[in-house]
Amino acid sequence: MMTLPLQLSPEVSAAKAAGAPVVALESTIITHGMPWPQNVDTARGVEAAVRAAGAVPATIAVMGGLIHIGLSDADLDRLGQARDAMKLSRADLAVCLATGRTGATTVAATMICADLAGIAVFATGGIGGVHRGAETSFDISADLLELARTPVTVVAAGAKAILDLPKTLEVLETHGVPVIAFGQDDFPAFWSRSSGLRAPLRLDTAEGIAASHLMRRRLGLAGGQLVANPIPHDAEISRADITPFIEAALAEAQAQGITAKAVTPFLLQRLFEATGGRSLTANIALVLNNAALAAAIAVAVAAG
Ligand code: PSU
Ligand code: MN
Repeated sequence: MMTLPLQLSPEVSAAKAAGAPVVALESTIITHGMPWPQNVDTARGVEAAVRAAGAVPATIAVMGGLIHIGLSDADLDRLGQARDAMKLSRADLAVCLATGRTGATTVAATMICADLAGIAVFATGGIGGVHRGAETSFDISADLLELARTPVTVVAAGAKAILDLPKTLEVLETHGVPVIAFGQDDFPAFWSRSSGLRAPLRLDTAEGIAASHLMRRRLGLAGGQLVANPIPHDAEISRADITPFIEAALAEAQAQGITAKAVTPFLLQRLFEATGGRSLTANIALVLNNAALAAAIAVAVAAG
């Protein structure tokens, strides 16, 4: 039998052996989603939030021909300052591994790696989705299709508000992905608690989300769940406040001809500059909040 190119950290390996709860964490948010040094500080804070809620964090990245499940402090530092890290989705994972390059995993690639390592729950900031203008650009994130095929529960603050959220929800529905708002009826919009759209499903407890994860497993259903966890009240940027900045950033992206993988990192960086750092402060708060909920779900999945 071929062995998988997986390198579990000692902590993750021990947790797996004991059947203890583990939460997967992505690394594109580190390399392409936030500036240094806030990216590394946030990654450490997210790991601490997972531990505080009773689970073991497993930050995932590709280095030296191996998928690392759980990074050392030195690896995290190096990744946080790397300028040449690939942004890995499903399409890129094997090339990165086979060539020995360094790569950061998006939601899609992190789901694949988590599943290979037997990790059921994953926390991020916001998933990729259908971009505005997708009717001409065809830019639809591979994150949506991964949610349709890989059985990992993903906790995010909805999809990023730079996207076309109604179309994103439609694609998720078409592909049979449960979109579960946590503790409210509305689908959250990353920096804001509400998108003005109702989420298809709502659950109010981590145990309920774990039970539906386990029920999908019993049914043999392919694909994961998207848990849409609203940003905490005190960290929220209202939709009215963030909308003009989003419009301006989108116009700049178009004027500069930014396409494909570069779009999301460009927009996040422009928003960071235009809001004087407020968008990043909110992003950090929502990721920490998602990490805590994901850990509670992982604890309940491990108990079930
Ligand atoms: N959440 C954040 N910041 C990010 C991301 C998520 O708070 O940068 C990343 C994830 O890795 C997600 C990616 O998969 O953004 C979406 O990229 P794209 O739109 O190119 O599919
Ligand atoms: Mn895209």
